[in-house]
Formats: sequence, C-alpha cells, structure tokens
Amino acid sequence: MYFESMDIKLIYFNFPFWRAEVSRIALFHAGIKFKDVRISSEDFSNIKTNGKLKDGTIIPTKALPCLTVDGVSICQTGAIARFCGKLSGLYPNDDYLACASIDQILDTCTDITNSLSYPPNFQNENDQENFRKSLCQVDGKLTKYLKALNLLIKNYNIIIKDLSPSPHFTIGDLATWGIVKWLKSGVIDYIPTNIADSYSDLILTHNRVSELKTVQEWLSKKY
Ligand SMILES: N[C@@H](CCC(=O)N[C@@H](CS)C(=O)NCC(=O)O)C(=O)O
Repeated sequence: MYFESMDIKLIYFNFPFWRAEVSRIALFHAGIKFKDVRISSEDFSNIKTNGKLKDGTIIPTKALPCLTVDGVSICQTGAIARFCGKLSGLYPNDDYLACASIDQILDTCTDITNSLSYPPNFQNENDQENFRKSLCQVDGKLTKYLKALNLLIKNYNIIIKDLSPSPHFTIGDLATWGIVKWLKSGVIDYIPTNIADSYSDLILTHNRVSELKTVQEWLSKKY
C-alpha cells in the first residue's frame, strides 16, 4: 500500500478536539500506523517562539494540528483531514462534487470554531460573556453557522448516498460529530450545551457517528 512505508506523525495537544480527532480517527479506522504526538504547554511555547518542536520538527504556521509525513510538515486542519481521509478511504478519490460537499462542511466547522474566539480586546469576563451570548442570538454568528452546517449536512447526505459504493461515513461526518460533541461538552463558557439540539441533521450525524465501532474503540482506548 502507498502509505505503508510512510512515517506519519500527528502533532496536537492532549485533548480530543475535533481539529485533531478527525484525522486521528480516520488513520485509526484504516489501521494506518502513525505517531499520535501529544504536546505539553512547554512544547507549545517552543513552537510559538521558534516555529519548531525541541526535536527540530518544523510547525510552519506555529499553530496546531500539524502532520508530518516523512519529515514534511503539513499544517491546517482541512488539509490534514483531507490527506488522512484520502489515505484511509474516508474522502472520495474521484468524485469532485462529493469532495466539495465534504470540504464545505470542514470549512464551516472551522468557521464555527473561529467564531467562538474572543476578540483580543475582550479581556474581562463581562465582555466575554456578552460576546458569546451575542453569538447565540437569532441573528448571531454561531446561529448562522449552525443553520448553514445543518443544511450542508442534509445536502451532503443525499450526495453521499448516491455514491457507488456509498461510504458508511467520511471525514465530513467525523468533523460534524466533533463540533457537536464539543458544543455539548460544557467546556465552552457561556454557550448553552443544548445549542445544537434543534438542528436535527446535526444531531442525527452526531448520534450515528458516536455509535460507530471505530469511534467507540478510539475513545475507550485514548481517554
Ligand atoms: N487555521 C488553522 C488554525 C489552527 C489553530 O488555531 N489551532 C489552535 C489550537 S486548536 C492553535 O494552535 N492556537 C494557537 C495559536 O494560534 O497561537 C487550522 O485550521 O488548523
């Protein structure tokens, strides 16, 4: 196989955030050997200062995740997920429409993640609370992105069903599952844990992916 001789490392923090989990689970699902590197806060300071890990591994954007393949460093969640998805059979090889349908899901998951970051000048708790609450209003950014993701997933499900053979799941499902799991987890201050509950297609995907044997095995092995 093309990947059997590859030396693959996936570098991220030691927690199950979707940005890394999509690719970790894709590789795990396909039984592809990779080093699941979990870095400490000291390692991350090194990255911020030098753009490298202590062992010399280059992190080009100084942000994680970063994948290295035979010593070549690849950054950006979407690029890494597509690469790992292609290796693991969880991203279509030659159906460009299905690929684009998955890409827009990954990009919207990134939009959702970015939308939750506090603006740099919002240092006090009051500002932070107001900021996050405004995202959840009817016309708020998070509401807008969740509505969009729900619609994208609905359309994606139709496109994927028509593929032959139709994949059981793809990196698009894993990303959606990861985002909904994160929103439900209670770790995001001021965001209600039921914020995704009214988006039925998101919840269906979340529940279906949670029950996949691969996902259950991964979670019980790693956390
Ligand atoms: N555009 C990047 C953003 C990655 C990113 O922001 N990662 C966070 C961790 S989830 C990070 O490394 N933040 C530290 C920083 O940017 O200084 C991607 O899509 O992967």
